[in-house]
Amino acid sequence: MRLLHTSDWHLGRGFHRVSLRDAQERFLDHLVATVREEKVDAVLVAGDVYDRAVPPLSAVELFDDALHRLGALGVPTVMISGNHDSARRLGVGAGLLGRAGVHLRTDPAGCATPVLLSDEHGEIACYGLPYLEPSLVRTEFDVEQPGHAAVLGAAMDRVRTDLATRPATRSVVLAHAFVVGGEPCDSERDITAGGVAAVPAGVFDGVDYVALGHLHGCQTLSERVRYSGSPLAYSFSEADHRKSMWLVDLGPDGRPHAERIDCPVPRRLARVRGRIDDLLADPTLAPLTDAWLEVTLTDAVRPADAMARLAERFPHVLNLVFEPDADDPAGALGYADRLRGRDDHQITADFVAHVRGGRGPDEAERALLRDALETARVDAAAREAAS
Ligand SMILES: [Mn+2]
Repeated sequence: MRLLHTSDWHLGRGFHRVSLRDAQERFLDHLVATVREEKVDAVLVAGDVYDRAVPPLSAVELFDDALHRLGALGVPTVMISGNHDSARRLGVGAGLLGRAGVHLRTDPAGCATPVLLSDEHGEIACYGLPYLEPSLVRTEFDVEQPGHAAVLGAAMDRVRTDLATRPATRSVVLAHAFVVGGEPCDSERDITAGGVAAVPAGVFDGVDYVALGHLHGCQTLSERVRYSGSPLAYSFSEADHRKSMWLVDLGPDGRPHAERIDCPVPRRLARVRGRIDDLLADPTLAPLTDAWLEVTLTDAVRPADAMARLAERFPHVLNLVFEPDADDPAGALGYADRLRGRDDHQITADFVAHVRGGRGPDEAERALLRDALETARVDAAAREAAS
């Protein structure tokens, strides 16, 4: 059984001021061509199909096109919702689409109902676990403890119970989660719940292959637990990523053998750092005139018209960061620069320190801040789920 594992398409997402619509369309062309050329038996899409709950029309059109093309291939597809998707919206028409061979799994209650695939060695039960927001699905899974590990563990218990009723059946799970050992980057949305974002890989024990989504870098946690990563870079922190999909051959005994298939690169990413006059003059930077560029300027004083001047030499410069080589760099930094790379908890903790003359929050205050952030995040998710 040959599987093609991908995730985190984020249809509708741009890259700074550049639209990625054409790049996303080229990726879908590449996906369809790979299914044909590599004689793929099933496609697995592990969540974050869209970039946001209510995607722009151009993204909906791309998705519609993808559904038609996947359906026309005659190859079954199993697709789950991620934390960026609205499960309810993505799941519209799931029953009908299933008849066309595109199996959308967006309802937590259906996680132990597998899509059954088969080859000459027998059946493969393929379980799609949609992204499980702990506080919204605790009742469904009857768990008391907060956090991702408890709800994902309960969902996997159901999967193992179902699997136990299917002798000699190989198994695949799709999940959208932050698994311990995974390497995050800047373009994933934080899913910290109860102060913990990551779940141990052990929750997936007992299945032959786990197709993960959420982290945007392609990575191998073990032979049988992998992230495909996103097909395109969605932040400059991914400048060194090699974007790909996993082509997984599931053997007769359920042992997976995975091969990496690279995705098309619309334009390479690069990051440079230095004073503006040096960057504009440095001959070794000539190859970067073609790249999407992030420039970190170290001039002591913010240069006037920096973006326009840089764009004359580097037409694809997209992002400017100021990190002056000065005695008091913090004083010269802009608001966005000061927030860069820091999570909500760090930002609120620093705010407390700022307004109290340098005294940061103590343990109890930190817990309060965490609770408030968690409540805000869950409220937003609940409003989305109810709307
Ligand atoms: Mn994602």
